[in-house]
Amino acid sequence: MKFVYASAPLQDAEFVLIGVPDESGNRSPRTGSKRGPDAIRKVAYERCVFKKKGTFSSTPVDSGKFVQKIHDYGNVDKKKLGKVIEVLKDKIPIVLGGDHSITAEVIKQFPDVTVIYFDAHPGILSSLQGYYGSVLTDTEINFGKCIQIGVREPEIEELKHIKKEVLLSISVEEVYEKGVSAVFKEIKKVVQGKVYLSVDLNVFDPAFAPGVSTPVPGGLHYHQVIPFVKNILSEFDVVGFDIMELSPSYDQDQRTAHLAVKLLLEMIVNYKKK
Ligand SMILES: [Mn+2]
Repeated sequence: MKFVYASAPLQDAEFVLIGVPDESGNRSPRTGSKRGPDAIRKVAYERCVFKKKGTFSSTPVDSGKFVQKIHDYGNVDKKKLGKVIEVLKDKIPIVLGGDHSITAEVIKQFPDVTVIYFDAHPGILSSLQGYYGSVLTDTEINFGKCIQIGVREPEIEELKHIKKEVLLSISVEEVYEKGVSAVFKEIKKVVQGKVYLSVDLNVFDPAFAPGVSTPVPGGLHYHQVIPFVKNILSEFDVVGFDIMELSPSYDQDQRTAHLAVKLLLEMIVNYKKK
């Protein structure tokens, strides 16, 4: 099934949706993230059917406006992802995981970007490679160009990195205490040039997003993540974004998949070309 709003032919598309049904970097006993991309497409379809019946509409956009812009490339092999993104140079890739190690393959195609990274984990382990916890260390990215939001379960090795490097790591507590606007002002001071945005769904509290490989209690709320995402997409020159780690096996009433679709639509409609 294709993403229901993706009606644009490839050459006319501004956004290209790419599913990567791969969980080879997953080390959690909670598996199933390889089924994430198709679960997102299925729920997007169900939400659209609701809307057509006229009984419910939660999509805060004139869908007609962006229907023209999205192309669903389908699912691709993780090993081929870099090549696919390279070929789609003038498009905005939206990658759906799969486990978070897939993000490293995307970032490699955008070596000079600042990475804004929503995750319960820092993703900067260097003792392992090709792993969902070594996303940023698997790339050549300078830690000074990484901003992490929602981190609440770093490993000792990662804490050392955070202290040693100039990486801006924003905890959940900081978001709750200072509020999104104040934290976003701090982010703005750091960002230079183009931005890549990655969202691991485990940044949300497991109450809202139970269907992830590695849930961590004490996460962020919809009304914290979404305003951040809106600000990022409207203020910065975003070259691509992703939504990772949906594991339908652990979802409840498709709660996490609905959240992922809502997030995806908010990303698309709030993107502003620079
Ligand atoms: Mn992650």
